[in-house]
Amino acid sequence: MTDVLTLGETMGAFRAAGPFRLGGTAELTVAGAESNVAIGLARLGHAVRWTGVTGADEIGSLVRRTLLAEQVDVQAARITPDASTGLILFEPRTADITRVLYYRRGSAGSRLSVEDVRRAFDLGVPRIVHVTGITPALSESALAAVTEAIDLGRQAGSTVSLDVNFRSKLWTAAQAAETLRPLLENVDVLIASDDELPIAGDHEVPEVVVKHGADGATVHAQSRSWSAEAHRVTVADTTGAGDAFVAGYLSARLDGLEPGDRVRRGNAVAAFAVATPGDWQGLPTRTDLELLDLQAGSTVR
Ligand code: KDG
Repeated sequence: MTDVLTLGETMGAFRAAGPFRLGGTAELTVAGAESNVAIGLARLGHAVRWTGVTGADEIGSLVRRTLLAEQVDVQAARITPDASTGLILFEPRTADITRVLYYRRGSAGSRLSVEDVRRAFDLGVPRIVHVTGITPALSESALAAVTEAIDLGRQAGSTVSLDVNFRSKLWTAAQAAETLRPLLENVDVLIASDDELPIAGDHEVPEVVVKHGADGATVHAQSRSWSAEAHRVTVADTTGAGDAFVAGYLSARLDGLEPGDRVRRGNAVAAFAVATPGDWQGLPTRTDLELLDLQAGSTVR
């Protein structure tokens, strides 16, 4: 039984201690919006499958090893000898502003194809198919893969979720709008930050989740709205917070919780992402979630 199937590009990620132009130390890990969501869901106890393509190289091995260690199923993921695993470089410029550099054009991850999605579906129909607006920006075949995932999900009765996740280094807002809007016809849950909403334009998606950053989030569904405040935590690193929110939101949805409770779990998971360095390293288990109820400065003994 698969709770969630997600697909996309996961890269080797270097996180520098200071400006890259000065050299110095950088930590190597992995990052990718969809695999961040997959790790978040797996830590909360859900059965998650990720499909994507990595190169036949050491960084590709790191990606697969990391996802396996996090209990994310990579059976449908492919290794290609034809391209290298992509890289993302995170350069912290201030405590809460990070600059991102990509080395991913023509990467293995951008070779994601319709067949990769079909192979994943053949392993089991997921309750939720989760995609992001990053993958369609990578290549024609990656766009076709996302379209196939949405279509197969719709045909099989899965809930289809799409996070706009606009990346201005990959395409323009106009290109994103032109590509993503036709996909929304078969989407059940649309997730966007306030500034990404114009990309989605007019649509009839029945459940729309809007992330307001430090101000929490709102879900609009069944002609009603539910909002919840974000938790106040000391910011260590905001990258991955949106993906963490999605993991919490979808986890609560899988558990059958009401819309307001979905937003609350999304905010709780996002709080852990913000309060710890890295995209996904600090994501909580179910037991960890209770820690947010403690007073700041507490030590649990
Ligand atoms: O949300 C964080 C992700 O965006 C990051 O891990 C990298 O997937 C990524 C991307 O393509 O920007």
